[in-house]
Amino acid sequence: MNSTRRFTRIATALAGAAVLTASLTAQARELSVSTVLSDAFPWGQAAEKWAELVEERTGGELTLRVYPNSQLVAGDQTREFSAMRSGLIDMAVGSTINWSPQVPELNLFSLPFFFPDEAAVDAVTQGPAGEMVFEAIESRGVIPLAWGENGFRQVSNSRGPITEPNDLDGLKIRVVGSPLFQDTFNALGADPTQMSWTDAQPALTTGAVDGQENPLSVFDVARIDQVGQEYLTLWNYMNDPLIFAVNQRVWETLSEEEREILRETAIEAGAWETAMTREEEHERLAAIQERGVEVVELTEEQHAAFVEATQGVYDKWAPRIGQELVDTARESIEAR
Ligand code: X2X
Repeated sequence: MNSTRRFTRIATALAGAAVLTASLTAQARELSVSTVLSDAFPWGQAAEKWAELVEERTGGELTLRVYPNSQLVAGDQTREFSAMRSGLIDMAVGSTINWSPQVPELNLFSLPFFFPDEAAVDAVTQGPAGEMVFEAIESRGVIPLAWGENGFRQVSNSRGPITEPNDLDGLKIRVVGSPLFQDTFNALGADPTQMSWTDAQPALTTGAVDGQENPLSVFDVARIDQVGQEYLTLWNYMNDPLIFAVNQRVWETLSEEEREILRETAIEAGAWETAMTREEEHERLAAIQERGVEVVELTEEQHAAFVEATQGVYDKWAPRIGQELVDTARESIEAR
């Protein structure tokens, strides 16, 4: 064999190997999905459901590998969106709260007492305001696909029942990522302190903070009552939707068919998880009460006092969120 022929053979073999490797990679592509909560919670189950459906419909060509507990951002959930935008994370099922430092429009969902009920949440996420929010996310390099739900957030503490703003006076409350929460709890006379979920649990255990706010599912699954949170007030002051999303460059490498599968499965997983979260609220509340937590349900009058005390937050935050978005959302809520 002369050297040219040998070279051609080797080259052909190498090219064949490269094609094979490429097709194997294409066949078994794995994408990372970040979540804050694990599959012990509906949130983590939403991501697992998504992964399951994608595996099924792509015949295993696309694998979503879920990384819970904010581990891809070393516990700092407010960095999840940036990490997804930069490509460090391929995808996420994330909270509007945690992404709001990078996407100010998402503060819409944190406006105190803006969403009176579940129908109001649906009217916004499934309507024109939801589209505006998705455009805002997309303009920042991330492709949003579907909505899920962490749930209406309720406040708990270790000191005593909260029935009026005065009861929050001086209470040290752990809050999440966005500065809007500082403003809401300051307006109520509390002493808010911002920290990640990872840091919140030890802070509650040691009594470094007196209280926290989270949906019933989180309170129940994480057994927040067992770290001294004996008083829980149902005030539905905000709802925290979840968003299924993909890094834009990753999205561009996918085929039309893969994109369609990712989108339709995200919508299905989100609808499934939202329905489950809502259905389970009653049993969760009963379980929490059975464990000895004193639950306060506000009268209309008591509720109104909290609404009034937090009105100033709107004046400051509506322009940052975008007045048009706030107005569009309000119209959808009124028309629900
Ligand atoms: O940190 C929280 O409170 C949690 C788990 O609810 C969110 O990630 C928004």
